[in-house]
Amino acid sequence: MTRIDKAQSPSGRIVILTGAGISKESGLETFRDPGGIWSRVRIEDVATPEAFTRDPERVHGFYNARRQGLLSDNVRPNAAHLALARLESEWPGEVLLVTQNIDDLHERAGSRNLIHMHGELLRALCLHCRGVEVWRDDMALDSVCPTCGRAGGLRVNVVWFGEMPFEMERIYQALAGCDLFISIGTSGNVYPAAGFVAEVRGTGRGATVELNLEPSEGHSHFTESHYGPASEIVPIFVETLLQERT
Ligand code: BV8
Repeated sequence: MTRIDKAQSPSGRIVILTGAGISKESGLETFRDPGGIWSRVRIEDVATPEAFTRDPERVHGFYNARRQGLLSDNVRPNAAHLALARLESEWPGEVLLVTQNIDDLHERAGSRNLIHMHGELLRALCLHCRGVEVWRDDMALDSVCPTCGRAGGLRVNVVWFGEMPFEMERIYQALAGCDLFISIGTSGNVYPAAGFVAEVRGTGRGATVELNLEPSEGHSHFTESHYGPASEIVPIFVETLLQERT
């Protein structure tokens, strides 16, 4: 198990990266597992600015279906989401949670110090006024912006391929100063997120831990790894970390 060098920083700053795997047991699909989202639909058709320009109705339909799935009654945070919220509340140092996920399960579990680097499924961006608002309904070409009242300019507020992820400066600052980097439920295929572990290794200071169902693309960069379903291994890891602290 990871030990944070107490002499160096009694509390330790933790940065956590999560991906679609942490939400799998909550009933949301991953992307690259067998039968995952990208096995049924092409990134180029639904998750790029060019796709939205070419066929906005198809892109709206793709995200409307995922939004309806996320808002269904049987989708709720699982024990892994809850364990990360517990870590944030009980750990004496800073815990920053950076998620690639566009669902709101971390918030619903109680996490607060959270960055959605790939945006949020439940928010809309207006291309007319640049306003960002909560959006829980289906979105269509004639949907009206709640901020400026104009129609025809709304898109889901997520980061498509070829677009710059959000809050990268804040993320890189946190990676440069962290004592522990934990990567959970991500295949390590998508950049720049997939490069975070190498950033931490490059500082020569932070321990790096992978908690995943199976080794990711970047598994060799991690100083420690535990494999299994997130709802099982994440609560155990958090409990051990909190026990070691005392
Ligand atoms: C950008 C939002 C530049 C939309 C997403 C090198 C450097 C920089 C960029 C690139 C580069 N090389 C290539 C690129 C371009 C590209 C990229 O990385 N392409 C890949 C395919 C090669 N990157 C970009 O375009 C990024 N932008 O670089 O901009 C720039 C510079 C200047 C100015 C402007 C721009 C933007 C990338 C963001 C794209 N948007 N999502 C949406 O969700 O629809 S990415 C998408 O992939 C999701 O966010 C998803 O979270 C993310 C990563 O996938 P994972 O979360 O890892 O999910 P996956 O299914 O792959 O894996 C699941 C894992 O969970 C598996 O390992 C599995 O084993 C595990 N698992 C399963 N069940 C469980 C489990 N683990 C635990 N328990 C379980 N029960």
